[in-house]
Amino acid sequence: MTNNNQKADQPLFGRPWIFIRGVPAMKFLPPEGPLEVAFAGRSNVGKSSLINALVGQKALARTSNTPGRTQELNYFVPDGYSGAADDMPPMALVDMPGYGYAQAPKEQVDAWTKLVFDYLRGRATLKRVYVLIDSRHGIKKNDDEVLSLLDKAAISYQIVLTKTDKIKEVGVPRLIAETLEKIKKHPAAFPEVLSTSSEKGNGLDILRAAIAETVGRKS
Ligand SMILES: Nc1nc2c(ncn2[C@@H]2O[C@H](COP(=O)(O)OP(=O)(O)OP(=O)(O)O)[C@@H](O)[C@H]2O)c(=O)[nH]1
Ligand SMILES: [Mg+2]
Repeated sequence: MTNNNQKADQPLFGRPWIFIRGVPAMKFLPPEGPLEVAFAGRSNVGKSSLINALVGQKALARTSNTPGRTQELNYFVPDGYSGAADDMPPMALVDMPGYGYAQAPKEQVDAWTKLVFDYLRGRATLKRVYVLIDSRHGIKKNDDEVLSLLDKAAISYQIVLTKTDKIKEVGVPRLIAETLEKIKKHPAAFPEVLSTSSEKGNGLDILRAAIAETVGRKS
């Protein structure tokens, strides 16, 4: 049996992760426990795909070509912890519903948006938010609203460009520079922009290391 010290030494990634809970509304949130790192972004930006790529499990989070796939706050943790007070997972990754999807029924969109905003504003154990931006589209108005909300809530966040395999490689540094310029006015934004492709694996090691560092672990 592994004791708790041995467990604390284990790397976060390269081991199985499991789904533990889907939260359709704030009142169903688990009691505050392990630190949470959340993935936010417009519908279809690639949040669930990025979580799968980070943990190396194709079908941990459900993905889809159709926007509006993820409809709850989905909690994932490394496997092998009982969840008892002395055997808590070191952290949870939280996959979020997307914002900005206009095609779904209005009540549904309103409910998702409210859940996303309420969670980002009011979760004490939320340690870091990765705000995903599609490389082809850049920061849109509703992304900017989310960034401002995170500034107000004083939650540290970092921009992650997604789907870089869909743009020309030479365009990536320029896009990073443009994005940095746009986030200058956001005080809580980490002054470094990451670029990733879940499809090709680009940028994943750096993101894994960043996540591990936020919770004081090895990646
Ligand atoms: N080419 C490419 N496609 C990607 C990449 N990441 C995600 N996709 C595709 O983009 C689509 C949306 O991916 P999801 O991961 O479901 O996006 P999401 O942000 O979780 O979407 P919602 O849950 O609906 O908000 C899927 O068809 C993915 O296969 C990537 O790095 N490269
Ligand atoms: Mg999703």
